[in-house]
Amino acid sequence: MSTPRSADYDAIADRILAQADRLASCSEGPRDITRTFLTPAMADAHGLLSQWMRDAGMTVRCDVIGNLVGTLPADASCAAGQTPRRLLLGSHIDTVRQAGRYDGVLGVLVAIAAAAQIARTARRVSVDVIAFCEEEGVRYRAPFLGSRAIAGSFDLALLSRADDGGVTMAEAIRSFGGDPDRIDDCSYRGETLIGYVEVHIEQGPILELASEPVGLVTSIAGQRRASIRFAGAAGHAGTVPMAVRRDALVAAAEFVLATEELARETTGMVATVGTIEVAPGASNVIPGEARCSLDLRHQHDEIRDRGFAGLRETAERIAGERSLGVTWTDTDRADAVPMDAELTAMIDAAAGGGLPRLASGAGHDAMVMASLCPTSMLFVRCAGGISHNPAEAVLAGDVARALEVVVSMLHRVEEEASIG
Ligand code: HGY
Ligand code: MN
Ligand code: MN
Repeated sequence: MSTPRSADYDAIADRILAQADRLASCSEGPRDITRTFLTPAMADAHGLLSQWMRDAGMTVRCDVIGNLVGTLPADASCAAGQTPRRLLLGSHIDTVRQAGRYDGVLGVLVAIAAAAQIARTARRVSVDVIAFCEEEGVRYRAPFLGSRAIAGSFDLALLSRADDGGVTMAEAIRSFGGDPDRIDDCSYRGETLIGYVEVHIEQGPILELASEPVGLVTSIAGQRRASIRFAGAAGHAGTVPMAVRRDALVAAAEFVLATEELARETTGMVATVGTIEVAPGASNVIPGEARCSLDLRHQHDEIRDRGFAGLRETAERIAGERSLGVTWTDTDRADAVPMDAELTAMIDAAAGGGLPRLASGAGHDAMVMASLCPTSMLFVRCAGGISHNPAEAVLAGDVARALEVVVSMLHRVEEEASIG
């Protein structure tokens, strides 16, 4: 490790881990961590984070879609006569179901702690820490809602989409205190932005295998998602002969296996059917309907798109062979995104140089933010590469190193602003 670390960072890292523990209790259920878009659990998390942002010297606001934003404004005397430029830091605070405690949250907490380190110094640059309200796509089957609103690329058609309880996105935003008619107000387009930097657990094993605490991301793999509904005929489990059944779940099962086979045969591809719902849903009723999700990823968009189109044909073939109906709905698409080389090199230099580089197979708000401004990511090693799992774990020493890198970067940004 190139730079000697101040003992303070170790103490702050311990505090960050304790804060992540407290945020873990902001959950939709008492037994696990599930915190989806605009739920009371998210409001609880806002309560804690707002306080921590204020303690760090920031002013705090919630934008009209539900992103929590802490701002450390540029020092007035330094900024006289010029529009202060802004640096964005952050990550997301929504989770998957039965999540770990660091995916997303760690990046927000490190950003707040880093901002606190420069809060009492004169600043030419404003720093915003954004806790994005929705990245995983759980509640409305559409990811990146918070960052898309900030980047000015939010799809307004989503506002009428309903969650499993029939609550539309527009209603959810209103009940949280936001305003679905003013989503454009969230956008940072037109601001003088230096860039966006996101700290995130790696969610994979590369850093651990290389015995490296942190690393810089080169690019983020693209992903496509779909919802597939097989429609057959419900019937009596005891009387309908096997030869004449139109069992929707068996068709879905065949589709799941075909998906696995395609991804196993295609180097670099990963494909997941993560949800399946069966109706009517009783042990003595032949499934009349099965709806499943598909998540397909590859570092190369072309290969991913070819696989996606092929699976659609496969779903149609399976349905045809079994005399079923099939409806395929594309639910999301995000192309592969390279990180900004210059910003990444600046972070590396600020860190003392030589940080390892790695690609991200997971999606991040950084994919969306890259369309708004130069964007870079710092990954933190996580135990066994485990994520989207309650067993997610990080070392306090690695968090301290990430904090140190971000604080060094903030100082470097200031130095460059005072020269430029
Ligand atoms: O699904 C993803 O890649 C991310 O964890 N949201
Ligand atoms: Mn995640
Ligand atoms: Mn994440």
